[in-house]
Amino acid sequence: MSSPPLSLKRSTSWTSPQSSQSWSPNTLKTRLLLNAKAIPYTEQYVSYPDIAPLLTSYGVLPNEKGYTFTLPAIYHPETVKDVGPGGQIMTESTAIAHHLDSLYPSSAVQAFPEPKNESTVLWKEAEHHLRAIVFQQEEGKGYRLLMPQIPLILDDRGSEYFIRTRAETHPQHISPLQWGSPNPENDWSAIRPAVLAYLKYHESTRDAAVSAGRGGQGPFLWGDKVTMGDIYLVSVLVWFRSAGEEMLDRFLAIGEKDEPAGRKAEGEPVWEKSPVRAVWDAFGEKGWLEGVGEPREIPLKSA
Ligand SMILES: N[C@@H](CCC(=O)N[C@@H](CS)C(=O)NCC(=O)O)C(=O)O
Repeated sequence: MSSPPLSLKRSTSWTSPQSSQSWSPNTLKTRLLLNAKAIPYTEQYVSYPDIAPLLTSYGVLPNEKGYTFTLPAIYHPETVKDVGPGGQIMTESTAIAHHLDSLYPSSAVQAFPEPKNESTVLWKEAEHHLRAIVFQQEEGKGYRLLMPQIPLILDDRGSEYFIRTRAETHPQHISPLQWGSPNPENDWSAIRPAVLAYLKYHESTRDAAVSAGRGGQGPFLWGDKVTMGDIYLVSVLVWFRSAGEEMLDRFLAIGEKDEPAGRKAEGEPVWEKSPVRAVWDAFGEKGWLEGVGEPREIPLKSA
């Protein structure tokens, strides 16, 4: 391969430390997968208002749903010429994950391992559970804790864009800076049932996969085999960390035996160690959390 894949990521604040510059659960899916596969890559931070001009200059077509032009994107003309709309750039994190799996078939980590129909079902289930924690569209309440923090860690132009475009999507056009409840404890209580549901889902899926021989003993959804759902889980956890270390700590402690008193409700399941914390720790131990690409600048393509 003549050049490694380039993952284009949006810019974030110069005040953030390098390792947490990338906060978005979307772009992180690509970066974490590249790290887990140990694929060398370069990367570029792209501020929100620059995403559409950059992608359109390479002929990328608008998305049919969601935001019109989005990251992550990989620039790799050698391999996306027949699959990317402009022939040089591929967008959409799931498509990118499939593409990276097929480019590196012997990599120990496959986002969608065989049998692919089952790993695809697993991904859909995990995505659904995780979105139910954080995304407003899925009745997840985590956005109230997370979204107000994001403009504070973006670069100035990105922050202005983010506040304006997210306020446009709000029924009362309220700035995301004000999406949190006056008492954040209410938002933590609101996400708790969905987090506990995820913990139970993760644990039972993992145990069933290990019993069925899908993977060996391990913390991931398929035991010792990392898949796209684990990548997304950790992307969401990095999002919490970007909003504040204490937010991540509090999230990881949900359901644990030593969780501070007053947060648990009567009759809730209790874990010695959260199944989510076990995944977070495993990513950390493998060195996948902090890996970043070599900086590289892909200019706007001139007509
Ligand atoms: N389903 C898409 C979602 C991508 C997405 O929404 N990306 C956001 C970054 S968090 C984006 O680029 N937004 C551009 C905008 O808001 O204009 C994927 O996973 O690739």
